[in-house]
Amino acid sequence: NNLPRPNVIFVLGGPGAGKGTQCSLISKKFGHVHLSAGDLLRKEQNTAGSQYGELIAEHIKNGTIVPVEITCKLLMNAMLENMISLAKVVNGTDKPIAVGNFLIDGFPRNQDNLDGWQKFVGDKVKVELVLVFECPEEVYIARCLKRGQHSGRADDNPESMKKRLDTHLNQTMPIVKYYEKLNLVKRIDSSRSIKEVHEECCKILQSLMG
Ligand code: UP5
Ligand code: MG
Repeated sequence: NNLPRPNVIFVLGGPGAGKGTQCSLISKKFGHVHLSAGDLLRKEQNTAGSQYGELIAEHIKNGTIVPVEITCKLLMNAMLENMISLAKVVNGTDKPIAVGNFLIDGFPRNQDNLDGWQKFVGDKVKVELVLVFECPEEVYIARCLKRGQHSGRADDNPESMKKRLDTHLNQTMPIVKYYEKLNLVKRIDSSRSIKEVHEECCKILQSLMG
């Protein structure tokens, strides 16, 4: 069929780079649907009876990456739910409408994620941009440890932080390089204030959306 494909913006960056903060501001201003892979995994982990609870908990604590079958399924379900609620509003049916602008926060983080995405989703959506938020390492650490005082997140502690940084550098940055070759990447210095970073995001999105 020739329905328009959903548009996807991947949002990457080290732990505490500000992905969630900036996605929520973008979503308010431009209407994108914000899906955080990490939030979806934490929610699945806390779902009673989930067969993946322990596996997810272990990966999050160790800063390693959950197998793509799990993450991709959660992301695809969330995208579909969204298209169905849109369909209900627009034409009163449950038949998904294949339009929408999605911000996918914190995915794809390694080669397994990228391969799985190509296999399960592939050309059904259009990846139009990859936003990459970057800070010096000490900023990542300071933000996450500060948040750790009240977040209750199992990975906002010094040991997990080291592993998250290592995974980011060795597994996620190669994915950024892959998308750079496709000319899809915009890198943003996110060590500045939330407002300054947001303003740069707005410029990028305005030029993308024309
Ligand atoms: N803050 C934000 N912006 C600021 C600014 N400009 N100035 C000062 N402070 C700023 O922000 C982090 C903290 O910094 C907050 O307190 C905020 O107020 C402040 P946030 O917006 O939450 O940053 P974010 O980049 O979203 O940080 P997050 O900790 O969520 O990043 P991670 O990438 O580490 O976490 P995520 O939830 O994406 O993943 C967690 C784990 O899940 C992974 O390590 C992995 O084990 C697993 N995972 C997978 O396996 N697969 C996936 O696809 C996704 C996750
Ligand atoms: Mg986040």
